[in-house]
Amino acid sequence: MSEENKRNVNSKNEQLEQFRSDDRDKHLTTNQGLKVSEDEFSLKAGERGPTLMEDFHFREKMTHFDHERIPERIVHARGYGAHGEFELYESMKEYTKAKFLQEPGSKVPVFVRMSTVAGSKGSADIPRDVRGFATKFYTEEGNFDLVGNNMPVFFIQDAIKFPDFVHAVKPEPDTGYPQAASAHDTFWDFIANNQESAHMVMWLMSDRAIPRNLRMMEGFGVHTFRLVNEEGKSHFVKFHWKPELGVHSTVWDEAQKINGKNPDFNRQDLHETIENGDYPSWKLGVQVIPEEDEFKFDFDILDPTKLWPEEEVPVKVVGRMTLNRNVDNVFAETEQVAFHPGSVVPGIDFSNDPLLQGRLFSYTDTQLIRLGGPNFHELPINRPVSPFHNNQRDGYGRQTINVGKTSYHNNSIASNTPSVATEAEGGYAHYQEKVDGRKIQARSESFKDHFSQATLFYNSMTDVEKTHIKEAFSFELGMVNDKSIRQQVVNMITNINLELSQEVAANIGVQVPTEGGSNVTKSSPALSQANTVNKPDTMKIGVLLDDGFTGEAVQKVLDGLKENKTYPTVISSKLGKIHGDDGTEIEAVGTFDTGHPVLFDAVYVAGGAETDANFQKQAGYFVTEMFNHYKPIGATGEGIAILHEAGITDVAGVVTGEDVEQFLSAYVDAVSQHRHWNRNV
Ligand code: HDE
Repeated sequence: MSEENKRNVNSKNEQLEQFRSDDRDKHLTTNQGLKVSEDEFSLKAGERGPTLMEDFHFREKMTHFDHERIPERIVHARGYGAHGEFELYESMKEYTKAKFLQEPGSKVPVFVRMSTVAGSKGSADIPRDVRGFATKFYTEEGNFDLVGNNMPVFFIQDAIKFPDFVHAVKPEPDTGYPQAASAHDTFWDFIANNQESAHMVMWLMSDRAIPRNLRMMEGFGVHTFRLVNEEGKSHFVKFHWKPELGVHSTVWDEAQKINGKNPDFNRQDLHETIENGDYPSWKLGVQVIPEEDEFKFDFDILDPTKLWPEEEVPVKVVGRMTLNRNVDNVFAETEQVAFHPGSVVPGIDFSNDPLLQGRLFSYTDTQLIRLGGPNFHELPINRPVSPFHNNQRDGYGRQTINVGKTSYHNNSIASNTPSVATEAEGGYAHYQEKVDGRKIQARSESFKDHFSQATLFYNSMTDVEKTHIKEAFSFELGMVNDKSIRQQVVNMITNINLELSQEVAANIGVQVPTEGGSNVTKSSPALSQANTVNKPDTMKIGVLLDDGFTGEAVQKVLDGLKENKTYPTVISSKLGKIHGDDGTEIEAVGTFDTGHPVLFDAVYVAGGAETDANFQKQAGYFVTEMFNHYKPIGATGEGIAILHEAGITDVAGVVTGEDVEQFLSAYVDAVSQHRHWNRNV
């Protein structure tokens, strides 16, 4: 890595360091720096008398508190962020002149915020929803923001419809509910009456909408962007983040329970894995289409309701992102970070996707109200690592003390500086696309096929994934009161797949369609989660343990699980030491009260010879839940009887045995598979 690059990677951390304040071991002061001598009692006229206005410390403290909140994001209000770095593997010189994409091995700092879309800031982590996946690259040429989602397409084709869409999914205005849910009348009314949403709705009804955690989601830039190289040649591009631990999801019953048992499940998971040094990581992939191939596809590449099937346009992996540092302060960093799809660097440009074009307006506008003025780029988290110089001045919260007389261009006093840079000097030059058209308000004919890719997506699912989609439609529409809306949606999905609409219709009490359907037979295997990466790393394992357990064997299993990078957590009826048959002591850090089965990816039942009826009953419930959610189950010693008592025998993903080595190897294998769908429940 070059010295300059090293400086660049470090400089974001160094920059943030200047703003960090450690208040420990310091005297309490006012914001004017005055030491405070009393912080328990306000100044009063006599011990029982009225509080006096002149207590400036009281007034300052209370005033600041009264103004602590800022408006939450209108969408993506609930999110969680972390710092990290992006390393380039393969030079993208052929396609772009962006400096951070030139030299393999070069690194830039990043900040990532992941979010749900519909819910308020305090809502739960796993509603059925799209996830935001926004990345800020602090490059030497300025910030590049890749503000994406965990699904590759979107609900609408033109930004002018975004307020309508968001109004429809948010809590209904007359009742103020439901919170963070699409299972209600206005959302589905919007869908049925805006059929361009068909493809996205299939993603929303799929397992992608209930991810197991934020580390196991894909990310997509969604829109078609442009890459421009040194010679000025342009290619169309789509960006992908591929999680190195694979794409994994919850099941709906489990997701709903997690939201109650631990509404912070996803954010806590991200925080803890980073603290443990198990840094979440993604490969950056690009799909590239030369400009001259723009019209070679059976969809319009500018249409954000369409993906580019990976089998037709392969994803080329060019780099890797690792999240390796938690924030110091959630408000200062995660809440105040301001992303903007218009933050680009030379070599990255926009396409005419009408959704992207509208976003280019919206993001600055939203920051103005949310962050209270035009100076949000000066907040530590938003500051680029390349310094800014321009003639913008003043405004709320201005921090820069601009020196000198001039704040205008052209000038002679400052020799006409700050001066513009030529392209050779790194100045951004917009791609000179030739545009020639009438001013019209219309949808292009090439944007009008709303169903082919929705069917492509459905065709690409395994039977299990299809079942989940049917169940999701049945649940969501089952929550819709207006029967006409339910019927309209069924009629709409008939265009995607007849059998799907028939099954859903039968479940939700509307007329079952008898004709229609799609003749699209194409599928794209890359869209199925069944084809993802499976690893045991960071899988959370609930270990059910009671007094009298077989000491040596259980200890060996626990050691083996840790060696395989899983996270075993010992759970029992009460906290504290559990005693093995040979004097081994193992600490229970969770109880059946605090450690609900939905919070774990797998269970290992060790039991114990001295176990009582209460433990048996609780453990029985635990393993049954795990079984019903298709999770890996293992048992040794007395634990095997607990499984049998619960009616769980040797079906897929259930591993029992007395030989520790054999058990461990088979169990870790089962754990790394995540879910075992072929169980008859
Ligand atoms: Fe956004 N979106 N969006 N969006 N979006 C916002 O900006 C908007 C869209 C996305 O963690 C807002 O700072 C419009 C697509 C993410 O801080 C706002 C349209 C995609 C985040 C806004 C879209 C996104 C936002 C609200 C239709 C995936 C959270 C708060 C044209 C490619 C960023 C804010 C964070 C946030 C507008 C559609 C991703 C209002 C007008 C498509 C990840 O400006």
